[in-house]
Amino acid sequence: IRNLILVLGDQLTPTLTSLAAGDPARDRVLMAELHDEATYVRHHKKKIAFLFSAMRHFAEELRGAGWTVDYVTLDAPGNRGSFSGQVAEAVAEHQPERIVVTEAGEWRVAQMLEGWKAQFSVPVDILPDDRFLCSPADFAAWAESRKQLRMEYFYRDMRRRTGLLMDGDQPAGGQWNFDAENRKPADIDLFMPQPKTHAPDAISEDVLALVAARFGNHFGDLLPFRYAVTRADAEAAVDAFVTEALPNFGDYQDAMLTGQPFLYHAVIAQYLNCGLLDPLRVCRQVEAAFRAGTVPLNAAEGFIRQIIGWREYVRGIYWLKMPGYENRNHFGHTRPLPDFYWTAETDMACVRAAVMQTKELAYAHHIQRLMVTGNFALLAGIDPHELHEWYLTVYADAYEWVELPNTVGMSQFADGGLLASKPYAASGAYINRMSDYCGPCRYDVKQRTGPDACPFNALYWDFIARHREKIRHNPRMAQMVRTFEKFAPDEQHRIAASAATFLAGL
Ligand code: FAD
Ligand code: DLZ
Ligand code: SF4
Repeated sequence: IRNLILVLGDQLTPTLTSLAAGDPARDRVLMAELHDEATYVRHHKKKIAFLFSAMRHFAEELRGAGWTVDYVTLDAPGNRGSFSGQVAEAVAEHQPERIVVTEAGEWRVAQMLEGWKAQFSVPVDILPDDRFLCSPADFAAWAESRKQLRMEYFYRDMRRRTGLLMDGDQPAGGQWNFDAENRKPADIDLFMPQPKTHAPDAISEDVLALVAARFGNHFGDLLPFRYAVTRADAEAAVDAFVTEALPNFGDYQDAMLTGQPFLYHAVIAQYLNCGLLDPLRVCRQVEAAFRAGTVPLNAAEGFIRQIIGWREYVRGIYWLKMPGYENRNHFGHTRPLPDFYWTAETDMACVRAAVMQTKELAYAHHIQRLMVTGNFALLAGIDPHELHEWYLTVYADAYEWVELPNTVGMSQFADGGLLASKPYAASGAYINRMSDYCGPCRYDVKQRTGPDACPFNALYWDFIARHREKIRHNPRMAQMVRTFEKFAPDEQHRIAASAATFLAGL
């Protein structure tokens, strides 16, 4: 054969550069379910099942398009367990003229691919991944000219570059960002939309049995399994989102509600990140709904910003700062991750809800990740690297390039403010305003200290107190430091004592 084309698990895109450079008549595709990839962190069972099933369906799609695909299942005799092992075997067997692969999404794998250039006797072509708007080199050039990196300015460039929601050279509606309208708490609505679900087919049933047998001791519930695993079904999930939930996406983007894990979110990151969905196409569909008058501008803009703004921006930061970014720890936090991140056994109703649904669904929406589990970890001083491994493990959409900057940068401020302008630290009052968790909670959100007080309160002020020298110069935090310093010494002692007692019991 001519080219051996390796397709990685998050490259399930028919227009992938490695495939576009190939010829089904002369080249061979290799895909593999690998022990090393499923266990470098012990991924949630549902995440592994989702990806293996999506990979198997993609292999079928490629075969339908005329490709010869060597698909190595996890239980295939002789499965070598790693990308390198599997490629070495394929090279020995087929003696290709070249190995061709689209660049990897994460540093660890990218290093592996680079290493093959010396390891194998055939040339290795690593092609750019054009499924993103902004290449790592483009981002580096953008970043170089700035003293401070801020998503908002990057986002405006991406709007101009794509023409999304642009009227000529002006943003639609005369404003780039409508977030000020997007901070409403939600009420239970009997007609709350639910993401489209998909019953497992025979391929998924096989994968579910395999995952149950081989990864039964990993975190999370395997069943029920309702994710889409084909491009067509993932696109149907987007269609349903755009008609049913998107109109309210903006207004309730920051809301949290008991028993409503999805609210008005799209629940498509797992499809985007493995390549089943094309991000630009999804954004164009959302813009079309706005232009057709079925979706308000604050919703369409808010949604498109998440994808061409945040998603691209965090990837740019990842490649700009790796390696090393995974060990950033601005606040010097070292506390181990509490057990309740795995068991949900805590009296804090908000944390319990977020962890329970994470276990059941491999999903929590952004505000649960940022303002509940992330915020708690920040206030409690949890080791950011341990927390990073948790987020990478538990979510179906988690890949290091997107998870790490969100955790280390946005959520933990462990990069000292490279990615975000201020730490996302908040007391119980924020959670109370944006959710209905606090009413039935065993803790009292109105009390600052004492055994019945909401732990987020004393921990919040204790965080401000502990780190005041590091945050006092941040214009968005200075007010909080001054407020703390105006508390009577007694109150300051009660805060420290309450926080210490709670942390000692973790
Ligand atoms: P929606 O709320 O409906 O948003 C639409 C889409 O916008 C998402 O599908 C996603 O592709 C994109 N998006 C939204 N916010 C972000 C963001 N901050 N960064 C990148 N893309 C974004 N997202 C991941 O895709 N993978 C991760 O591993 C991941 N880890 C996170 C860890 C932490 C600590 C935090 C605070 C956020 C993380 N996010 C991650 C971002 C965000 O929470 C998820 O993208 C989102 O919850 C996915 O659900 P959804 O598809 O319903 O998104
Ligand atoms: C996340 C993951 C998992 C669980 N399993 C596989 C696998 O078996 N085979 C594979 O090709 N990729 C898998 N992946 C994705 C990779 O770990 C990695 O995230 C991507 O290749 C991006 O570098
Ligand atoms: Fe969470 Fe505090 Fe509200 Fe309980 S009272 S749900 S711990 S914010």
